[in-house]
Parts: sequence; structure tokens; C-alpha cells
Amino acid sequence: MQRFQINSYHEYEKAYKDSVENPEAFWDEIASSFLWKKKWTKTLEWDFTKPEVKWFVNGKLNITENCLDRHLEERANQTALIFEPNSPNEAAQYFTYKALHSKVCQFANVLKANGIKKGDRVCIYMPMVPELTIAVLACARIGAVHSVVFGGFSSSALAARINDAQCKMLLTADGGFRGDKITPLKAIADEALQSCPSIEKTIVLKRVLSDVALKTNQVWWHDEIKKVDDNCPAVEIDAEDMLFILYTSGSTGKPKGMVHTCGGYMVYTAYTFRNVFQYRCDRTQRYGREDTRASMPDVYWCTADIGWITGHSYIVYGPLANGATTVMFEGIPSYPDYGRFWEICEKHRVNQFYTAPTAIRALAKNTVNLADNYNLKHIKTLGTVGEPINLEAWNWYNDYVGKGKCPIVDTWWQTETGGIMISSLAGVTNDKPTYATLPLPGVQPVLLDEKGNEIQGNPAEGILAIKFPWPGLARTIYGDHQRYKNVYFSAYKGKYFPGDGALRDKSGNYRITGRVDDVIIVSGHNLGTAPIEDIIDEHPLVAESAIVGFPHDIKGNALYGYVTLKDSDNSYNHDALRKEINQLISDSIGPIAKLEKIQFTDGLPKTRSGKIMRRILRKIAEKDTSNLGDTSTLLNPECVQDIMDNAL
Ligand code: 6R9
Repeated sequence: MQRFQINSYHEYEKAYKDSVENPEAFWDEIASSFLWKKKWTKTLEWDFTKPEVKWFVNGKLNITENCLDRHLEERANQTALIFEPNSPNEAAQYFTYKALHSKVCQFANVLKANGIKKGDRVCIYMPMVPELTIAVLACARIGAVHSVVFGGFSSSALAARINDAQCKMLLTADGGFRGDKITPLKAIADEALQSCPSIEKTIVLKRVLSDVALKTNQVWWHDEIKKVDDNCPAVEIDAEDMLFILYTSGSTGKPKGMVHTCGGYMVYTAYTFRNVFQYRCDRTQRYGREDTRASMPDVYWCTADIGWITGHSYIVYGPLANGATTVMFEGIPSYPDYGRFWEICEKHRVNQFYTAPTAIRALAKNTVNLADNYNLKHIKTLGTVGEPINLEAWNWYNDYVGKGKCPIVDTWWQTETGGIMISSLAGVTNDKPTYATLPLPGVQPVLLDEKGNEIQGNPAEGILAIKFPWPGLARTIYGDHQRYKNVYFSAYKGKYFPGDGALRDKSGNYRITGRVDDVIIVSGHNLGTAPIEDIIDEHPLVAESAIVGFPHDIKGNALYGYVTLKDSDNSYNHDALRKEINQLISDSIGPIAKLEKIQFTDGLPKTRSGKIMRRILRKIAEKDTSNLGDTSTLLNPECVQDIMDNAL
């Protein structure tokens, strides 16, 4: 384990150097700390031009043995999973490693009894309840491939995903609690199932106890588990066999079913989890603030939904592979009020807290004082993921949640990368506001100019690419390897192209500047939208902003800014505010980056994972609203009409 855990900057430097100079020996050693049924014969086989990547070739394992069985000797009675329900009035549930193991084996037997075999695809459309984690692991136990679809997706989005992967089974629930609302999952699923001929069986969990009836080929979860025992041997799986499919939206076309495999994904998520968050099972080994529960495991909480990659890698697999205590939360940050996150942190004595900038901005807007009402002294590490974090949000997070004492890990990665790629290691390497900072061991980023040439030296700014494989990389797009090649390996020959731009400071720290498709060329100058948005967000009245380009006679493109204010009271003088915002931009970037138009709006259209849907904003700015494309995946589709009605 010595090698697995990075404890100092010196150890980071050494691990990084080794991982670049001799990647195979490096990952060989890391992978050896896991339980394999058969050792691999070759560590890595790769060719980015085909593209083909294989790790731990011919190795055999079962990821659930590493997430569960392996821990039973040492920590059978340690809490593996804490479930915090939507309502603070409902009791939390605690599952020890022993209990979780038993539940997973039991449900794996239910899957088998209902005709599921190794390689079959199982679609999971469930709320954030413990049974979701159990279902995911039960699939992995028998080598079935899970495809989790976020519970907020519509019936047509669900059907498209089921059909793309030809899933044989659907796991769902009568409904899901979300704040003061109930999502009628079963009704949505039934609608989807009308056009999903591949589904042979549906298993329905009772969660909200609504009055739903079963149709043909549908059975109750609670009936099925009574019919089986909890004895289920872990099936031997090849390292390169599929573990799961997870859909991510592309800039065009239908969603891409990213395929992750068992061996590399396990090794990568476990290694990055341990080191980025500096998670420790034995508190006495840890840096930092005083704590009385010596030799107790840390309590780690990631607020993502398991419907996203962050939930797969850093609620389920990464933490459990480390024998960690991981929290899953069913609800939303604003219910019953904006203090909910802090209440949960206090209640479960959370040590590592991982969330998204969009949540931080919402909390900052609504809870300046609420974070002070709760005892957050157990928090040692804060993390963010999902989009570039603006300085104001970073400062708020640092001041109000971290009390200036907690490292903040800004973790850059993607559904496609499987795990964190660029991030500081909490308390071990330095963080720098708005910078993801340094690549993790095994990750070899480069910056490219438009021609695809590597930009040497620091500081530098360009297109981010990765020139060497790491174990967590998605191996293909399900059913469409050609698209995988086109999207990720064709823009720059021999390199993985993530679609983001970045800059590197003189010490080699990376700052992600946003999607490269969000770069706007104004009068021949390349302007990244994220840095300008950061500046706007620093205005004391501004809550959030988004910038897009629109055609301009003289400049080629001009900038259109959508701005939401912290206080939606309309008494502000909008023209004066526009001048102030442009003055700020002019002062810090230059007059070239000034916004041609600034529209104040109550909300920005967001995807369910909290990313601003710039495609729609761009169309509105271009006055091309006849075809706004698919808005079904939006969290708040109602704001689109309002923005259109008030467009400038
Ligand atoms: C994990 C996840 C991936 C895209 C990625 C980038 C953006 C994620 C970021 C970040 C700046 C960070 N992104 N983390 N940008 N700083 N720390 O979010 O996966 O949903 O696939 O999104 O999100 O643009 O390319 P996914």
C-alpha cells in the first residue's frame, strides 16, 4: 500500500516521474494492491490511431470482490454506505460492509432468477436510494452491464438509451422524492417501455408508496428478494469486459454511450479517490484539524447523482474499493431550506465534501449565513467538479465552508476519462483558486496550437490533449467505435482530445478555460467565455453569467452576455449596471472583451447536471429561435421562453 498512497509533495513528484518514465511498471504496482482472480499477462496495449486501449490484459477479477468481500475481514462492521433521505424527518440508513455485501449478493440472485446473465445490459432508472447502489453492484457481481439513466430524464430520453444499448431488463421505482416534489418514475418508465421491445422484465422498487400497478412482465422488488438467499459467488470477469455504459451528451447528434471496462476503471477510480481527497480509513494517519474519533474512518460525501459519472466513480466504486464510508443523499440543496447540505455535514460529521460550482453559486446566493449555523469543523477537504469554478464562488467556498482552513481540490475530468485527471491532492500539493493545477500520476496532458503542435514551455495557452493512455479511459462508444474515433482521436493525430481549452501558468498548473467550442473570435482575437464570465461574476450584484457569440458586421463575432442578479428585484438601473460590468471586463481583459449586449434574466437554461446550455443561448443571441434543438434534458426549460421574450 506504500506506493498506493501519496503522502507528501515529494512522493507526488516521484510517483508522477515514475508514471511517465515507466507507465507499465507504475500501474503494475498500483494494480497489485487489488484482489485479482488471475494476474494479467500484459499491463498495457495501446494504439491511439486505431484507437485501441487495453489495460491489464488477460487479468481476471470481480470489482465487487474489491469493493465488498475484500473488506469483510478487516471492516465487516464499519459503515460502508450512509443513506440520507430527501426529508430530514426520515431516519438515515447505515449499511455496514457486511450488510451491503449481503444485499448486493441477494439482489444479484434476483437478477439471475429473472434471466440476467453475464454481458446482458440492465437499465437502471431509479431515485438516489440505497437500492440504486445495490443494483449497480449486483450487476457487476454477475458481469451484467449496467446503464444508469438519471432519474430526471424524460420517457423519450430513457427509451433512446434503453434501445441504444438493447437493455434486457429495467430496474425502476414507483417514484422518487426530490424536495417537495415526487418524480413519477414508474409512469415515465411505462411510457418509455411502449417503444422498448428489448426489455423482457421490469423490477419495481416501492419508494414513495404511490398507488402504482404492475403490468405484464413487471415484478416487485420486495417480492423478488424474498425468493432468494444472499449467497452469490462473484463471477470471474476479464479486465477488459464491459462494466457499464453511461450516456453523455455530445455537441451534436444522439447521446454517446461511453463504455467503461472492469479492470482499468477500478484501479483508476480507487487510486484517484484515495489520493485526491486524501481519504483515510484510519484517522490517526491524517493531516490537519483536530478530531476526537481517532482511528475511525473518514466520512466522505459527494453530492452528485449516481446517474452521472461523478456518482459512479466517486460515490460508488472509488470509495468502496478503498473501504471508505460514503454518503448518498436523495434530496436537493434547497429543501427544506438552503441549510440542508450543512445540516447533513454536521449530522454525519462529513470529512470530505465534493460538489459542483453550480451548487456552490446557488448556496452562496442563498445561504451566506446558513453555513455559519452548522458545525462544519469535521470538514477537511472540499472538492469541486463539473465546470470551471469562478473566483467568487471559490472564495465563498473557501471562506464560508472551509473557514479558510481546508484545501479545495478542483477536479477536472470527464465521463470519458472515468476518473479525475487534473487536480491538486488535498493538503499534499498546492491548490490555486480557479486552477485544477497538476496532472495526476499517469496523466500526460499537453497544450496544442490550432495546427496541433505541442506548445512547449510555460506559461502557455491552448487546446488540451492527453498523449498517453491511463487506465480509466472509456474504451469505445457503445455500438459506434467509428464515432469514438472521430470525436476523441481524430482532431489531433495520436492524442486524446477532450474538447476543453486550458492555460498553464509558469509553475505548470493547469487552468481549464472552458470548452474549446465556447471560444469566440472577436475581431480576430480568441476569447474564452469562462474568464470573462469570471470577471462578471465578481460584480457584487451578479449571481451567474453566460456569454455566447453572435455574428457582427465588423468584428466577425460580438459577445452577448446573459446575467442573473443575486436579488431579482428590478429596481436596479440596468444601464448603469451594464456600464459597470463592461468596465470590469475592460479593466481586467481589455476593451476587446466588452459585451455588445447584456441581457438580465432570472435564470439560465441548465442541464440536469448543472451545466449551462450555451447552445440555446447562442441561438437566441443569433435570433435563430425557429429550431432550438432538444430542450428535453433541461432542468429549467421554462426560463427559455422568458429569455426569448426579452432578448435584445
Ligand atoms: C466529471 C464531469 C465533462 C466536462 C469537461 C469540462 C467540464 C468538468 C471541470 C470542468 C473545468 C473542472 N469540467 N470538471 N471544467 N474545471 N474542474 O463533469 O464529467 O459531465 O462528462 O463533463 O465538464 O468541460 O470536458 P462530464
